[in-house]
This record gives sequence, C-alpha cells and structure tokens, in this order.
Amino acid sequence: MSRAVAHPSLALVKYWGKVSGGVNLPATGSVAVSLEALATETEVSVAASDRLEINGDDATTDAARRFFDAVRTFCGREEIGFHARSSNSFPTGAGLASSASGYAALALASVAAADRPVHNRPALSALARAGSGSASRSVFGGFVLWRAGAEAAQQIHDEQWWPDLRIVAVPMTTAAKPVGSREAMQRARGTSPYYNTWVNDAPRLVEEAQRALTARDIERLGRAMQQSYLAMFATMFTSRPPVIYWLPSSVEALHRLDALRRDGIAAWETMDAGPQIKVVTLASSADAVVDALGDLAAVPPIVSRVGGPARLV
Ligand code: 2P0
Repeated sequence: MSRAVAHPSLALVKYWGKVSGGVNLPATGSVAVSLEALATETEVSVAASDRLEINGDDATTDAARRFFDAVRTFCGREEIGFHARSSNSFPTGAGLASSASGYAALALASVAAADRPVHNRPALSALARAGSGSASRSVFGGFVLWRAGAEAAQQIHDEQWWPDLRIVAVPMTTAAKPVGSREAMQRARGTSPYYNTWVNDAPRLVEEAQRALTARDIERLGRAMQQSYLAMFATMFTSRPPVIYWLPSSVEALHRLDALRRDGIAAWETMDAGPQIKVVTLASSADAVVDALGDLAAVPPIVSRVGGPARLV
C-alpha cells in the first residue's frame, strides 16, 4: 500500500479552456501556488478491480476508471487494478481545487503502489493531468507554471521563495457547484463571443505574474491576478446559457477588499469555478483580511502558507 499527500493548486493566472487533440491540454498558460493548509491524502493498494472512494463515498466513475487506465499504461502494468481511498481536509467539489490535489495524490500513490519509480516529476505531472488539468500543477510545490498546450507543468520557485506570502481561503458555501468546471470551460469555448479575446490576452498576464513573483511584488501580482480571474468570468457570464457562480457574499467580499486596499493593505483576491474568495496577502495582513471577510464565510476562513510538492508519506 502507498499513501500520498498533495495540496490544491490555486491559479493566480487561470487555466480556462482546452485545445483539441489531447487530454486536458490548456488553451491558456496558468501560474499557480500550492496551498499548504489544505490537503488531500490518498492511499492506494493493488487489487483485482478498480475502486475509488472519496471521503468514504464510492466515486468509481467512468472518469476514475479512465484515469486508472492511464496509470496502468504509464506503469506498463495492464494486469492490475487499484483500490484508492482519498480524503480531503476541506470541502470537496466546491471551488477549492479538490480535483487538483485529488488527482495529484492519486497519481503519485498509484504509481508507487504499482511499484514503479516516482521521481520523474514532469512525467507524473503529465499523468495527473489526465485526471484533471490543474492536477498537473499540484504535483509540484511552491509556484508553478503550466504553459499553454503543455503536457506537464513546471516549478518556477519553490515553497521557500516568498516566506511572507499568505493565502486566505474564504468559503462562501460548502455546497457542491451547480455546473462542473469542465463543463463550464467547454461551454465558454463553444459559446462565448469573448472566448478568443480571453485566450489571446492570457500570455500577457502569464508573463506579468511571473515577473511579479520573481520581484516578490504583491501589487503587481495582484493586478495581474485580478485581470485574469475577471476576464475568465467574463467568458462565463457571456456563455450560453450563462454560468454565474458568484453569490451576494462573494460580491460583498470584493467591495470590502477594495476598501482594504484603499486603506493601504495589500490583499488581492481571485476566484475559481465557484463562489469562494481566495485572497493573496502578506503574513502581517492576514488577520485584517480574516476580520474583514470572516462574517461572510460559511465556514471559518483558512489562512495558508505556500505548500510543498505532492509527496509519499
Ligand atoms: C485553474 N480551474 O487554473 C482553473 C481556474 C478553475 C478555474 O483548473 O477539466 O478541474 O479537469 O482539466 O482542472 C478547474 O478545472 O479542469 C481549474 P479539468 P479542472 O485552476
């Protein structure tokens, strides 16, 4: 039996849309950070058939079976099955990137259970991508770049790079999202008149976020983050039918953060396929962010440091 832990990958600049001709190949480059305070732990043993359990519930979907097929091919072990039990320390399927940490941990633990080497991180990243695109990033810790069209993500800075950085996750609901992110991004690609503009503008923001991280410049990073998530949502709002994940509490949080920034506090939000708010800030301001947004949250906000890579435990 093998056991692995992985952290969610929060996109600072977003992956939204796929190119045809491969599995989960991104139309846009993304830049992300791993969240230390949130984790998926997965244990896998080799078995006669495939079974996946998430938080105690059977989750052996067709997608899970296809992922195990990909693992078998990767390991050159077509004869084996996998029994996997996965648990999240945070709400599943609610816009906190459980599929990223989930498939990263599952890829690592499955390959180890199949008795195959796990040190080739780019190969592991490409395998995790077959489960969920963002999982390609969760294989790595620290700050991660996943280029448009790339099979695998890559680390750009490790988790020690920016010790003062904090991410405050503010869950506005623990309910599962009404439309999955996979469907929402497909719908945007297929129906939003703004989709091509989104894809064409993305490289500029990928570049800008990388420069901001290299300079540890939170204002510059924050502005690039804001442009990225708001442009991504523009493709959702203009999809047919539209996808509107935001709740009143999400919008209220955006206004409160704007007020905090006007008071000189560096606190920059991003959002994903859901109503949750994630705020990038500095250690000295994390309490101010929690104080400003705490009453809007469905469960207490989670303050996270930058996390490390997926690992065997
Ligand atoms: C991201 N998201 O970059 C973007 C931003 C959500 C919004 O990656 O279809 O579960 O499995 O490749 O990775 C969530 O989508 O999608 C996601 P698939 P995934 O984090």
